[in-house]
Amino acid sequence: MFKKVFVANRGEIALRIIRSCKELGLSTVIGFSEADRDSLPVQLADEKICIGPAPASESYLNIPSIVGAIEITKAQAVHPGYGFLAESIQFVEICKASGITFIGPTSNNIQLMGDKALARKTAKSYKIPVIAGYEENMLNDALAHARKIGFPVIIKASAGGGGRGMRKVNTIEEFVKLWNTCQEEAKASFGEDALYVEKFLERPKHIEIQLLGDKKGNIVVFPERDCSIQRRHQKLIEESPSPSVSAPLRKKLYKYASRLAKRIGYQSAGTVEFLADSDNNPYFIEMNTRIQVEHPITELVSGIDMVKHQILVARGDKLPFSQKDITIRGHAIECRINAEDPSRNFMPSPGRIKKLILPGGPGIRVDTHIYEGYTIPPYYDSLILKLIAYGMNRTEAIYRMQRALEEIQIEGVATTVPLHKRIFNHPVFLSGRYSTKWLENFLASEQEQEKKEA
Ligand code: MV4
Repeated sequence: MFKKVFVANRGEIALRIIRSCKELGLSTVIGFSEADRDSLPVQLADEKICIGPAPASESYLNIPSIVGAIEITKAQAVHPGYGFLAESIQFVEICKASGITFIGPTSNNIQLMGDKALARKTAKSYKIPVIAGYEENMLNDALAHARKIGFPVIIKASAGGGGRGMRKVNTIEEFVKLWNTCQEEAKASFGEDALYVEKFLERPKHIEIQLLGDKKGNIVVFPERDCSIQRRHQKLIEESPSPSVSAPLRKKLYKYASRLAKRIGYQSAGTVEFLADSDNNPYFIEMNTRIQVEHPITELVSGIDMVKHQILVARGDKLPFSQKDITIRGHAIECRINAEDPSRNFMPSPGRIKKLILPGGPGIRVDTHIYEGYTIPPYYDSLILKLIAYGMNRTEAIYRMQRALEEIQIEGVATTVPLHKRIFNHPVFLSGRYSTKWLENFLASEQEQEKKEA
């Protein structure tokens, strides 16, 4: 049984992990880069150890340095958070060989789901619906299948993520050229160039199901999140439950997500992603084998601490609740506040926080590592704060979020707060009838408006 947990991450998620460890009576060590010496998780962990210079490749991604730091500090387990080493098969295997408990899934779980073409094939073999497509990495056959399925299609990188190595193909003529583009992009981004093809869905909704699995084969699935409000594959707003998911659709999503997790013997926190077409038919697209940024909204609607139970199942505990204990209580929405300037094409805006007033009151949760006087380093992700509103229904959650967005004051750096305010005043967002296309269209129409006025 482990008593000391190494936190192999930074920012708000490092703090989030420390908080659950404290509640469980576990002591914490944080491995930090030279750029994060003054950060809040470094101040709040029981112990701290420097794992290298600012660039992530030399610190948060540096496996020998992190494993060395775990051994020096005698931590018995490691929580990877999200990003960095959270889905590194190599890191999981080195931890195992070194007798360190990895608080996450098995390397086999990651292998199976990390390859998106293989994940699709696997889901299909369990009779989980997938979009019409073709998984083999063979240009000629892929083109033949694309003709059969009908254009437009989408080419995706098997190792993909974040929209890289992915292209919509409108006509047969451009297929070969875009296949090569994707291949090059995939090779450069992931070191692997395997591709697969799907029919392109117009205006899909992005719906995901978070789940927890223990080492005894139990799987519990949670109310869905709608993550359709994205820009360039970066989520800006997530909500749970989804305004476009009916009870019968939810039942299907639960069934497919738990079937997939059970059949692959999934252990830990994970998320099964679906796209829903305009008729709200769900299709499996991929699985994330980690705790995600947006886990708090699921915590608020289910009343279950995801990080705490992720740690407990890693220790070997049986999940202390079952599917019948999971109900939807109320509605939660998260705004991701980034240190970016929406008026300058979302350029990162690192720097010193000169003033910080945090919102609070009924139904407001703030997950952040920033404080007044803190300097946001330029080396990492620009997420600085997650503003989460909870209410008995969607209307109340929205009112609370609008109030919290008025209360919050962050001075010294540009943030996405003004954009969130505009979204929370837009009739399409308020109606809940938005798809993955909506935000980009909204931003484009705002730009048009500005041009006209100039
Ligand atoms: C698609 C699609 C349309 N058709 N697949 C983007 C991220 C990756 N996880 C899956 N993505 C998409 N896959 C088919 N067959 C459109 C997208 C997509 C998207 C999906 C979810 C949220 C935002 C998106 C923005 C653009 C494209």
